[in-house]
Amino acid sequence: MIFKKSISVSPIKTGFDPVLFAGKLEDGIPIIADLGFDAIELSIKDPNEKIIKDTIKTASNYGLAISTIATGQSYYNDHISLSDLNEGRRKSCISRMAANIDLASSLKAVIIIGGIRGAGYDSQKSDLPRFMENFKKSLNEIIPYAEKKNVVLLLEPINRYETMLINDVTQALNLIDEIKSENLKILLDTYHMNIEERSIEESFRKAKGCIKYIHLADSNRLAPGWGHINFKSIVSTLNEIGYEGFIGFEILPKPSDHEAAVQTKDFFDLFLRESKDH
Ligand code: LER
Ligand code: MN
Repeated sequence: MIFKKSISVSPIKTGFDPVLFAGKLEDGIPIIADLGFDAIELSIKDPNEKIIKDTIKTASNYGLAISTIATGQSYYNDHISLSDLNEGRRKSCISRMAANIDLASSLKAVIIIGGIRGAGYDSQKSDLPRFMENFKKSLNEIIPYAEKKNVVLLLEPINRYETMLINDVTQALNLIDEIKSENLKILLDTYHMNIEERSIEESFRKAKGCIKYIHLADSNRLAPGWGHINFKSIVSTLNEIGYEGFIGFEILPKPSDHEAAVQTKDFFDLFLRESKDH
């Protein structure tokens, strides 16, 4: 099996925690390239900011592709979301997504619909149906543009402590079924799955064919190997379902950005050795 490896980073400091080298990516890119990663996942706020162009150029100088555009900072930093009940903020989030699609199209990257959908509640928790309705409305507004630009959007189930909108694989697959677009697929993140799924392996099997990207992180969101998820079993499930493509590592910068990146690389080498033995 051929996996390419990517790691989540942010050019700017952000309230979104599991990214490496946030605000110091110029220092991080050479380290990531040196460790043998193929690509970076760019966690961004506004794709039109100059720092994004500069980062992409530096990454390319070091031979790193951009595998993925992660969009949650629009919500975590700028407080606009795809489910926003305020029409002005929802529309400005749609415009942000259109710009993300333009960027992803030029980079041949995929786009994550994770935190950008919002938490699904504000002061009261009773408005979930309205947030969900708005989220679906927004998806239906952006998907035709993604289709036109040939960009794949990835719906990521996120654990209940971060959002009330789509927590598990079954909910995500149902929504994907309902929307019916070849450009809407699923991203599975082992950190969220560890909280929400009855069995991580069974859920990978259930989503087989629809999975276009994977986030690996351990149970505590540290680099794989520093928590208690059974990655050996996950590797053999990925082999079994024939997953090919990127493995992205979305981990906390702990104990430091550098140590987390090195642990990820050491883990991945083991991961590849194990998958060759199977
Ligand atoms: C993003 O990939 C993610 O995993 C979420 O925790 C973001 O809200
Ligand atoms: Mn994730």
